[in-house]
Amino acid sequence: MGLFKFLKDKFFKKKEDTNLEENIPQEVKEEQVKEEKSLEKYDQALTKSRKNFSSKLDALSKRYQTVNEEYFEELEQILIEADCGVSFTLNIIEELLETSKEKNITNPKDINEELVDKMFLNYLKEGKDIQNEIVFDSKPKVLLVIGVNGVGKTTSIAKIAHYYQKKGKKVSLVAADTFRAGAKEQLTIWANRLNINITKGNENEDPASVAYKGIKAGIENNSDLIIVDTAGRLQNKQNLMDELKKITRVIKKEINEPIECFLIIDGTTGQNGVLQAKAFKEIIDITGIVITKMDGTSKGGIILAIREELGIPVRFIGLGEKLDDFEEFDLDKYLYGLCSELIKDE
Ligand SMILES: Nc1nc2c(ncn2[C@@H]2O[C@H](COP(=O)(O)OP(=O)(O)OP(=O)(O)O)[C@@H](O)[C@H]2O)c(=O)[nH]1
Ligand SMILES: [Mg+2]
Repeated sequence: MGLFKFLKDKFFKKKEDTNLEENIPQEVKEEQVKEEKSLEKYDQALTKSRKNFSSKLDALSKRYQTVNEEYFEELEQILIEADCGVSFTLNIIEELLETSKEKNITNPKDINEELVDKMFLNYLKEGKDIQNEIVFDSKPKVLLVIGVNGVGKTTSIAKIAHYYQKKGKKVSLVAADTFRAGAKEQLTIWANRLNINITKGNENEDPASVAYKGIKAGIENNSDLIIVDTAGRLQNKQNLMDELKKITRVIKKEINEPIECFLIIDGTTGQNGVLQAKAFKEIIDITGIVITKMDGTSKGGIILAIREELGIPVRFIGLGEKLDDFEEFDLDKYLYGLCSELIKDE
């Protein structure tokens, strides 16, 4: 069964079935409700992207009776405009051309099915065992959060803290952004709201020294997870590299275990986000990406571009400004959110 049909069965059939089955255990029902809510969030947040993507694809497939060279050119344009990235787009168009010849597919609707299948497979081919959740294999686990100015680092930290609090983990925060005035106050507001411990430095204090104090405090208060906020902007790349290296060194001295490092990317910045990721990848070992503001972008294809060009998994996504507008990245839900109009249309 192709992914297109799989998604249709998984998400549409489920909606019909939930009311019918009365004998399912409470935990399973709760899990189903949770899954449905999560799917709704994806669906809602990806509305703009869907309009920009599925609606255009739908219109395209209605304009062409059979596919031809112009059809594939237009399809290519739609993928580029959705910010799927040039490399991803060219690869997928080539694959689609091959498949359409091999299987003799001429109906644009069938091409749409193939397209969704290929989007899925291309995402997965980079790494089959994607583990989005943080694994608490050592205590405390340290998560370093990096990214350029204003992408949503601090908000995402609050969301991650809340996410793991709900899973029963003790979380503490470290405000190692001593560069921007007001940064620690912003994180403190979140820490107070979440009722969690925070370690702050003084203005212009060495971030690595704040990180050191924060890790010590987190170990002392028995935290499961310590999240370190960093400054987004330094005068130049060398400074940023030196600072991140120093912070990492200090953390590793205290915690003799691999640390998580999430790069935050603003989903509304399109290909610029991909460039940022490439620049950061050169200076630090990124273990995951969080894409924020997916609710505000029509360029939802950025997730596919990042995967294709960097091979780093998107671990979580931000779907709004509130604490709960945050979800573990799920490829099925994402593709459903991006393509559901095509799937419903079937
Ligand atoms: N709609 C929407 N807004 C978001 C999301 N994540 C963050 N924001 C908003 O983006 C703005 C910047 O967020 P911050 O968390 O302050 O960003 P930052 O990267 O910490 O910024 P600096 O510390 O200045 O580098 C805020 O207004 C947030 O509410 C999201 O997923 N959706
Ligand atoms: Mg910040």
